[in-house]
Amino acid sequence: MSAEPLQIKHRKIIHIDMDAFYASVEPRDNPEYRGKPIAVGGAPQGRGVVATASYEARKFGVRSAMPSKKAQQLCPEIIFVYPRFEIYRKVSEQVREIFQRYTDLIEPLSLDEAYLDVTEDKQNILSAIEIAKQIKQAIREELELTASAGVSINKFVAKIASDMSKPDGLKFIGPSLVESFIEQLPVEKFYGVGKVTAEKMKGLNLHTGADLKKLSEHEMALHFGKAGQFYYKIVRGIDERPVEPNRETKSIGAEDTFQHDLSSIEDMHAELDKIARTVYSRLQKYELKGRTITLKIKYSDFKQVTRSRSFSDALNDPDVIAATAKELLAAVTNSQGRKIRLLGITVSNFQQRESKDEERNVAGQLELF
Ligand code: DCP
Ligand code: MG
Repeated sequence: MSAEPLQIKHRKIIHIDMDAFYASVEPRDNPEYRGKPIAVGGAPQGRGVVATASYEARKFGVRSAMPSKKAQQLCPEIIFVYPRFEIYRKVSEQVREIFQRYTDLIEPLSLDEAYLDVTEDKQNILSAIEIAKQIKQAIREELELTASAGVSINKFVAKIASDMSKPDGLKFIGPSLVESFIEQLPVEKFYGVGKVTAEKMKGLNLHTGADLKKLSEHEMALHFGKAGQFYYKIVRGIDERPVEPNRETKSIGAEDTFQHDLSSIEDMHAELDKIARTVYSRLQKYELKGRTITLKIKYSDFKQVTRSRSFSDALNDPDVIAATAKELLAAVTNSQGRKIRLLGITVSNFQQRESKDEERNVAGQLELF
């Protein structure tokens, strides 16, 4: 008698991300922008930054979070368009309504991207690829916009697949291909691995998922902390994070474990400046502003401390975030002379952004740039 092969029931996860979101809504509503290089964001006079750019502008190297001035240097004919958050929010809701035709297990990550769990779908279509196709078609026909989709058995692979399929693509990574897909993946494509970590990995001769797989769980944790433990599982195709419909972003942060422990205050300040800019860029993407800054310090002996400061108003300036983190660092008296292996900054206590007044505030902030 032969044993039945073990049947593993895989989840069906779709990640959907709108293409050049703000910069696609604008030409849709204003035909004069179509086919042109545009940047949505602050004006190039002063300190304006690009929220996003059309694909025509991206050919010149224009990118999100770039100073608008630089965007203009790269692409002199670029058109700057002032953002209309209210419209983007409405489109985001319309996209959500399309998702809801298929499942209620929807986890939005920002206005333009979400995970969907369609292991069971409302219409009993059963095929996640077919559902992704229908969603893309509905977005095109009903909203005149394009989105890219990644379909796989977990969040990590679905997200990377949608990114790789851009623009207007659909990429499916089936269960039997998940591990080899991750093995061939360059480390910089790993979600959550920023430039600094990627460089550190390369310094350790770790260039792909397959290279990471050679490290033990302990080694991964040693080099990359908590993220290392996460990637240890990821490279084995294991990502059990559920799609969480009611997940609310409570904090946004960034941290870095250094290749060599830091001992000079100048180096620590330089790192905090970098981390603050990363945090600020993430806050912008999620349209969030918070009142509380938390600094995390891990010393070379792995002892860890956190210190927080709250303000009466929400912060919206990377320099203030960095300055606060530096003050918190200075206030940790027992840090004198101790080497630091990790620094992190988190912003929390987000300001509600429901009301129209808030929206005007955001627009007002942009105007100041
Ligand atoms: N955004 C922002 N600031 C950033 C990044 C993004 O304001 N630093 C805004 C503008 C984008 C939207 O969030 O249109 C969605 O972000 P994405 O990263 O998904 O970028 P796009 O949708 O613009 O382009 P892509 O086609 O690469 O997804
Ligand atoms: Mg997008």
